[in-house]
Amino acid sequence: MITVHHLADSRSQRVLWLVEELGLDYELKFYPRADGMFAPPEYQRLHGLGKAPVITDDGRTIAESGAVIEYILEVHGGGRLRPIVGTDDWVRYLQWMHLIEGSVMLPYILNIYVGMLGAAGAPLYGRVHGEVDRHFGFLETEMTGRDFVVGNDLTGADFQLTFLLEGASLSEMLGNYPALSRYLALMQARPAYIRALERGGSYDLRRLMPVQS
Ligand SMILES: N[C@@H](CCC(=O)N[C@@H](CS)C(=O)NCC(=O)O)C(=O)O
Repeated sequence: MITVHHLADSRSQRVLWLVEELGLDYELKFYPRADGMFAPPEYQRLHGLGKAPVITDDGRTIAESGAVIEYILEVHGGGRLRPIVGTDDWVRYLQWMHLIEGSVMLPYILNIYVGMLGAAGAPLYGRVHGEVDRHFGFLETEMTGRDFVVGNDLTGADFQLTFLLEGASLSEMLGNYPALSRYLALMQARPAYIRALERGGSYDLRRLMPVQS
């Protein structure tokens, strides 16, 4: 059986939501943040990266959101929540499974950290804001008129995008992106998403937002 090692207020919420969507039996282990920020030592001992999400299953330990989602869908998904390999939908799915953490997270996080520097960060604002606009503009264009990242059904890629948008929404970065805001509301209204919130307890990314100087 899968054990979801759930770090409070973290990306492991993606995995909780996924196992709820699939209706899998799973064990949940909850870990509060240490010092309100970092994974506690017992979480860091699970995997060398020391980052959430981590699952264990059948003697294996798997980390990294995209890999965890792919593993669960491959081993426990029974063909659900992903397109058929070789189709155009699958090509889009592959890209979106990777581009959220691989491309969009960097300018998103940099923007938050550069903002913490106040005036000292000013030399970087142009570049960082330009990259944020470029990446979020791409997401907005692609998601306009869509209820799901791929085709007409939920796939693993929706779990990747939703977490990013939750953070961006709390950072008040979605004001100019109506398609992304609409999509986020659709995902957050899903019964399995709500069950995952109930099961996981606290999920408030605001606790991790740095104070702007
Ligand atoms: N790209 C990684 C990022 C992992 C990551 O940064 N996780 C955060 C939680 S959202 C974490 O573990 N933070 C606690 C720490 O750094 O100690 C993934 O998607 O799995």
